[in-house]
Amino acid sequence: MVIPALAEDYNFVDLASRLDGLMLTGGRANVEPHHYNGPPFPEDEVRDPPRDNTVLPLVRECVAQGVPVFGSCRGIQEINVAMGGSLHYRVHEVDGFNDHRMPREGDIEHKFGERHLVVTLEDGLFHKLCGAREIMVNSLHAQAVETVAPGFEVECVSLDGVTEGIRHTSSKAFCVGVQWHAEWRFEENTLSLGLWREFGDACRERVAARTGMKSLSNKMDS
Ligand SMILES: [Mn+2]
Repeated sequence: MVIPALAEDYNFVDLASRLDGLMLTGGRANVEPHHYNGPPFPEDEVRDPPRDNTVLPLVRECVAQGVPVFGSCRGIQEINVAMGGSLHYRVHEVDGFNDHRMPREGDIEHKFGERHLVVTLEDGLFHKLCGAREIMVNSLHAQAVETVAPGFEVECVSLDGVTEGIRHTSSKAFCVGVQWHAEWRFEENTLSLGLWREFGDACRERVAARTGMKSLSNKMDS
């Protein structure tokens, strides 16, 4: 189901208890800095307080209840902030980092095309899933993880040192964020495809735990 951004109307404990997985998509608006004690945005920054106020408590509640969480682009930023980390406002304005933003010109294939390499943590989950220490990803963003939330491990970084993938290692449930658009052409990227499979397996395990429908917990072949 699609969860509308209606923050104040939700009982997050009840909502999370009905979910078997939570996928956080990208989005134009940036996570507001008061959620991580960052410097205020300029007046003209695009923001979405209802989404912030829906997603941040929902992520915390899903993690607490063992509901698998997978975030792409803005999703990694939401996971990181929800769990106590902070963000760079514009990574291209920070010394030593490249410009990771989407190109303004061209069609969607060009805009969402693979942009830069990431280096995976040796023997980490991402390394295991793609079988490589370096892989290209379609990473398009201005905000980025600054301080990684407690309990998370950095699974991959760009060559200029931006955190591009994080995984919650302090709980059993799957909770992963990636800075790129893992939903775009995922079948052509071994890492994105592997992460979707892991997320799917985790969701089926959650179904089994929540309902006792054990047949759904069997891992799929593809
Ligand atoms: Mn990037």
